[in-house]
Order: sequence, then structure tokens, then C-alpha cells
Amino acid sequence: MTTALRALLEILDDEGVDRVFGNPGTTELPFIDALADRAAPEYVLGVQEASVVAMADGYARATHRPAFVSLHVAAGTANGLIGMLNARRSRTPMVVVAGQQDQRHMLQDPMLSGDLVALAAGAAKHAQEVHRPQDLPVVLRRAFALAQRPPQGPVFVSVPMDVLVDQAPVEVPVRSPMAPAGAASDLDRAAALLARAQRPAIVAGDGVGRDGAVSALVQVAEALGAVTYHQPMNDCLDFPGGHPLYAGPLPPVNAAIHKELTGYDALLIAGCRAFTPHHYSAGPPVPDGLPVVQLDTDPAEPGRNFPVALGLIGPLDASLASLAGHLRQQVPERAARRRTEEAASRHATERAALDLSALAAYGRAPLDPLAAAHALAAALPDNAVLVEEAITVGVQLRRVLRRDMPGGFVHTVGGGLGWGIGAAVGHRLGAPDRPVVAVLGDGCAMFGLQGLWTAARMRVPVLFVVMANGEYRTLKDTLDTLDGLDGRSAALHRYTGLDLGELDWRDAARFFGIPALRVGTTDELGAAVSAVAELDGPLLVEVPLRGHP
Ligand SMILES: Cc1ncc(C[n+]2csc(CCOP(=O)(O)OP(=O)(O)O)c2C)c(N)n1
Ligand SMILES: [Mg+2]
Repeated sequence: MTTALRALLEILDDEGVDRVFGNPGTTELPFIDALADRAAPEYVLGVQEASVVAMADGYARATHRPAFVSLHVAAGTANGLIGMLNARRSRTPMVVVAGQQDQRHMLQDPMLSGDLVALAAGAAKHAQEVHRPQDLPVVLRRAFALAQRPPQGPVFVSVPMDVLVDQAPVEVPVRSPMAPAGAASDLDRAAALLARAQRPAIVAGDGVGRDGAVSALVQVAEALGAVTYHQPMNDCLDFPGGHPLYAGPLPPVNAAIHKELTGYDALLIAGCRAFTPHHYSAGPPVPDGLPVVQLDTDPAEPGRNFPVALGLIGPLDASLASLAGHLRQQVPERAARRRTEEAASRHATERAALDLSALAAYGRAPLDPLAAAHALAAALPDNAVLVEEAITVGVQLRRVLRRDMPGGFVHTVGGGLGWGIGAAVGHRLGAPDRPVVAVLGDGCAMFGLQGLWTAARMRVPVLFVVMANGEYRTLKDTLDTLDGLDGRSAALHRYTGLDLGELDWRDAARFFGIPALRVGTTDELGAAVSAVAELDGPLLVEVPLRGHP
């Protein structure tokens, strides 16, 4: 028997929580004060809750454990929502606890109180308020379990002040260990469907990278000789960028996916929300008559948006490894090798042409976006983690990156901006043996700027590269494609609300106590990136970038 507050601390220890990401108010004071007496968990302060939850997201991804977040009542929850929305889509496991006002005066509607569960429900996988101290340990245990079960995501718990400080005895249920799930069933049937194909393709989804199944998917791709794409806007490294079968990411538009997939005669989709488009286009993403085998850990996925020939439910790693074994027996090795060689030579030609055009654009600031992406990609150490929130430069980066080491690319399919700085800080805290380069659009960096405070105070060695075009370039580009919508020609668009103007990012960094430099050439950018492993604290690099024409 213990008290609610001590039960909370005991469960954090037991669930492996060694850091709490938070921003406190009165309702969290008993909790943070209790932390002060203990070696762990360490309290990591963020000065805006969007940054706090982004840090937790990066930390969970780096540690492969659920992260723990502590927010303050309605206001803190509201600021943290964007992080939860992103985490939900990226399937990042986290437990988010918010303090709630004392229930004894809730009827009076105390300041900052509110319906926290209603607020969080639209973003979290599950949201619940605890009303009795005895229920807190059970609800917390459930929250950690639920956050980790497919589909992983953020679970929200509101804890009123009177519950937290109650001295009534409570019991802490022990943790329930889970046996690992076995490989999907019917993999021989799946192999038979795929083995019949002359032109098979694969979509590598983020479940592959998240669940450590990259090498198993490589075995499948090689056994089949199948061209392999990343899912649209992939937020993990799900297939090695240097592999001869790698064909780059699918575009996030149904019509464009349809066009890309036309001509294949079997498709394996692994660990992917198929597909989450961005801009609307008419029609389905998958061509009529293309048989699809879809594997996911989440039973809701296969067949969700379009029919599949066979849906498979199971862990990615074990299922793909077993599928590769079946394929090796069913696909003639010669056929797989021939397809791999054809793809290799086609991809090598395309990559060489792309390298040439990027190199031709190398030069002085303001840098060409493709050249900047190329120079950065070429300079990244093999084991570095690239945290990408760079929008138009991100698109170029995805074309030129040749990342091979699993975990080397981190993004959020959530699309809620302001995540990158915090995610990079959290990632580095969680995996201190891998250098981290955060590539940020200047617009994105503005949304999450407060994350620099934590990087500075904790001296977290992250290289923040700000792609400074002074604008929301992607929105200007998109507006150009809307020509004719209101009878106005593209030439007459005025781009209202899409300019940031000239900003000196070195001043922004210095305000937080972070050293900064502005690069003048592609070579200087490459030099800064290649030295990332030597950092002993944060550094910000401003890259003046050519903008919208
Ligand atoms: C929180 C949030 N607000 C607004 C948007 C809409 N939005 C998408 S991209 C973008 C601009 C990004 O600008 P920047 O980071 O400078 O990248 P660039 O387009 O210049 O490459 C905006 C505002 C969003 N996705 N998330
Ligand atoms: Mg910009």
C-alpha cells in the first residue's frame, strides 16, 4: 500500500521512464517536488508545451519506449495537442498526464480548469480522467499498456489535484508482461500471390522502420526482386536509400500514386497507412486489378481504403522474415536477380543524372534548394540521425538522401509544424551515441523556436540547420498550381500571408545562448554538417536559400 503520488512515481520507475518532459503549474508542484528527492526520472523542462511533447516524441522514437509527459490543466493540454496529433499519426507511444484542478471546487469552474478529456480526445488514442486516488495506479498501468499496443500512440490521463495529494492508501498493480506476438498466418499464401508476379513492387511503410524490420524487408525485396518505394511522406527510414531496388518515396497524392503504381502486377504494402494523401485528387491510389498484399500490426489497416487480395496481421519483423523464406522457395532466383539488376541499372542512371544536376547548382548563397539538400546529404555521417522538418527542402532531401542505417531519418507524418526542434533535442537525449542534424524550414523553426531553450540549458549537441528562404515557399508553390480557381492567373497571385521577411537566425540562436553561423556556400554547409559528431553543445547554422521565383 502506498499513496497516489508515490504510486505514480513507482509506476514510472517500473515502466522504465527515466525522463519526464514537462512544463509545470500549481497542479504539478507536488509531483515535481517529489522528483527533486530522487535520482530518476529526470525532469526535462520545456518552455512551451508544443516543444515539450515534440521532445517526448523524439525521445520515444530514439529509446523505443513510451515517453512520459507532464502538462498543466486546460492551457498546457491545449498547447500540447499538436504534439499529440503528430504522435498519433506517427504512432509514437507516449503517456501524457495533465494536472486538473481540485475536484472539490470544480463546480465553481476554477481558473484554467476545463474538460481536459474532451480537449485531448481528438488527439489522443484514449483519454480519461481519474476521480479517485485508488484508480490512479490502474489507469496509469492501462495507459502505458495501451500506448504500446498497435496502433501505438499517445494516451492521455487527467489527474485532479485532490487525487494526486490524497493520503488514502492505494494499491499498485504489478506490470503485466506480454508474450511477443507470433508471425502473421497465411504467409505461404501471400508468397504465392506475390511469386506469380512478373513486375512486383513493395511499399515500405513506417511500421517497418519503427519496429526494426528494415533488414527483414530487404530480404523480402531481394527474394522477390521487387522495386521498393517509401510510403508517402515517410517518417522513418524503412528501406535503405542506397539499395539498388530503392525507388524513392511515393508522392502524397492519390492520382500520382496511381500513375507510379501502374504497370506493376503485384504489390506488397508493409506497415503503412495506405495511403494518407495530402492534396485532393480524384480516383483511387491503387490501379484496378493490381493485387495487393497488406501487412500491418494494426488489424484496422488492411483493406481500409481500398480492397486487398490478402490482409495479414502480425509483427513486421517476424512476419517479413518468414515471408522472405517462403518467397525464396517460390520465386526462381534467376528471375529475382534479373529484376534486381534491371532496377539497379535504371536507378543508378537516374541517381547519376540527379547528382549531376544538383552538383551543377552548387555555389554561393542564397543557395539553390536542391544543391543545399544534396550538399547536406553528402556530408551527413553514416550514423547520424537526420530530423527533417524542412518542407520544400525536405522534398529535395528525399530525392537525394542515401541513408542506409536504420533510424537515420526521422520526420512526422502528422504535418503539424513546430515539431522538428523539440524532436531533435528529444532524440539526441534518448540516443546520445548518434549525432543529430535537424533540417528545418524557417517557417517550421519559428513554430517550435522555444525548443532551443532546452537544447541550450541542457547543452544537447544538435546541429540545427535552418533553411532560410524568408517565406512559406510551399504555400506559394501550391498557390501557383491553383491558377484559374477564381479566374485569377498565377501571375496575379499576391501571396498574402506567406512571407516571413528577412530574419537573422544567428540573433535568434544567441538569444537562447546557442552559437550560430551563416553559411555562404554549399561547401561551407557541407563542412558544418560533416563536423556534427564533434559538437559538445547545440549549434545553429543559417542557410540563406533561394526562394519562390
Ligand atoms: C501548425 C501548422 N500551422 C500551419 C501549417 C500549414 N503549413 C504547411 S507548410 C507551411 C509553411 C512552411 O514553411 P517553411 O518551414 O519555411 O518551409 P518552406 O515552404 O519555405 O520550404 C505552413 C504554414 C501547418 N502544417 N502546421
Ligand atoms: Mg521557408
